[in-house]
Amino acid sequence: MALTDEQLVAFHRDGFVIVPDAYDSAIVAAALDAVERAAYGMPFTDYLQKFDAEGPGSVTDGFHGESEGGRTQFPTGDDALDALIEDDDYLDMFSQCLGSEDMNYSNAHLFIRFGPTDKRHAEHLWQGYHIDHNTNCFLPPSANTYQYGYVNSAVYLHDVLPDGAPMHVIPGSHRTLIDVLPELIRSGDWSGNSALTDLRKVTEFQDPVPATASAGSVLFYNSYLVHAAVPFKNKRAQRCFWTLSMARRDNSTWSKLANPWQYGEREFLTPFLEETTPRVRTLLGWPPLGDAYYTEQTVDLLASWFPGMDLEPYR
Ligand SMILES: O=C(O)CCC(=O)C(=O)O
Ligand SMILES: [Fe+2]
Repeated sequence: MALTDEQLVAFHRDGFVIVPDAYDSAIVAAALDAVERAAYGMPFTDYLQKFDAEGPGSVTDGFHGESEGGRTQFPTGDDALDALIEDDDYLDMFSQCLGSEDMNYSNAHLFIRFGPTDKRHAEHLWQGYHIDHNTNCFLPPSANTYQYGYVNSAVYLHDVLPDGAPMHVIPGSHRTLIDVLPELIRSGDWSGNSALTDLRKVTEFQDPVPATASAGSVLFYNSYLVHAAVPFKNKRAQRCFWTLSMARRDNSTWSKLANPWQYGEREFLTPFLEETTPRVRTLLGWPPLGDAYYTEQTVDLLASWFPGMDLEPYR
């Protein structure tokens, strides 16, 4: 499965595209179970009951890092989640969006919002619009959205309906932003290098649209795309995404998040590296298959560094 020409045109024009049925339903259902285990330490429906019975103080107010039942940063250690990055069709679509086969991992994590207690949104609908670019990059936006922007994506692990806090995105804002930024900065309406104080001030932008989609869909969006979180209208809903950000390798010195290399993170990355595919190892920075690094000597050494790794492809 690849993006059609129309989908790719839409991605460049709008700064985002939603691809339905990118993952099959059994894979997505298993991933959702795994997210719920990591986030709540139990199924969502049980966590709702706990909330009903014991009140807001009985549930967590954030799902970052270590959550109630597991780890929400990639790699989580749960194959039902970590294997989503190994899907070749998904990676092919990702590289179409980046305009390069040569991609570099920036960050991946579980994005979980629990409707009953969720506060991850601004007070008013004209507030909270921002770009995610600075999460993985220190550079301000460039007119060259391909080369210097990067791509974020979210795998929808259940249907996200209009009342289920769909992310709101502004079509085309990844291209328009650079023209309106100087004035926004001058007037004090751009804060922290990434957020608009008041959407109503930017008459050049189109109206925001909700990124609703069914389970198994994938959203790809440019890192310069202006978007915001909105509140749940249905407070009995949750919203669970598996997310991944990647940059073109020829821009990866300035677009990256190096957390998997930090000590403390390595204990999670090492077993994942051991089991994943050569393609994914290369996303994580390893020399590609066929690289001159892989000699009999180094492959033998890899065998002792990573005893469980299938090294045949490198020989
Ligand atoms: O939750 C959402 O819909 C968007 C959240 C968001 O934009 C962010 O955390 O950067
Ligand atoms: Fe964001």
